[in-house]
Amino acid sequence: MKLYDFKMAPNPRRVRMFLAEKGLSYADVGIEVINVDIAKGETFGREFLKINPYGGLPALELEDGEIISESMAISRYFEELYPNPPLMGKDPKSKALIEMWNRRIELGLYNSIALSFQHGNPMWKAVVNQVSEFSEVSAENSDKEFYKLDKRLAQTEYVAGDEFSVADITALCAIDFAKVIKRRIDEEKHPHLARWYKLVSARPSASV
Ligand SMILES: N[C@@H](CCC(=O)N[C@@H](CS)C(=O)NCC(=O)O)C(=O)O
Repeated sequence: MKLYDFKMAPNPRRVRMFLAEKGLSYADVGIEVINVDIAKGETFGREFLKINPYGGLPALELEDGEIISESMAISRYFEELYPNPPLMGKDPKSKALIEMWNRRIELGLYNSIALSFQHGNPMWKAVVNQVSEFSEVSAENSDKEFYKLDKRLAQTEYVAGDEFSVADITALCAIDFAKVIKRRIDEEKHPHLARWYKLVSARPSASV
């Protein structure tokens, strides 16, 4: 298998963390890593667009040539192949709740950060019709998402409940990515988020 990856990007990191949480190395899974440099525009190059016409990382090329892109789809594939420890729930209720939280984080927190970055950073000028006001509004929306997540984490240890799950991976990767729009956790404004952040950042998978 080939994993198309870029070390500095948040979505490929989600898959690396997911595998690390399963205790799997690339050798265990039979993965060859292919680096695609987003900063050099390689995701828009003809070669990579043959792999993923949507231009996004990560992408996983299977032995039969099939390509799976979308970090959650790739994570799902590995969850099915290697069910333990479960990161996407164990029963109908926990599966649904993890999915719900993962989608909330992805559609709310992650998207507001990504949109602010894409509309505000010169790196994206060639590929996005940038609207600087939209970048600001999206950054403000990400502030609201930080508050919402702080409220949630006042009630539970991890994002989706008592156990670590893929929703924590998505949230950690989104929050670390927020550096690009100069948004960080503030211990006074977001005490519960700060508590959770220390907990999940200390996991070995957070450093892959
Ligand atoms: N929803 C996709 C997002 C993929 C995505 O936007 N990846 C970013 C890196 S974090 C990327 O490759 N951007 C470059 C591009 O869009 O060409 C996923 O979860 O995998």
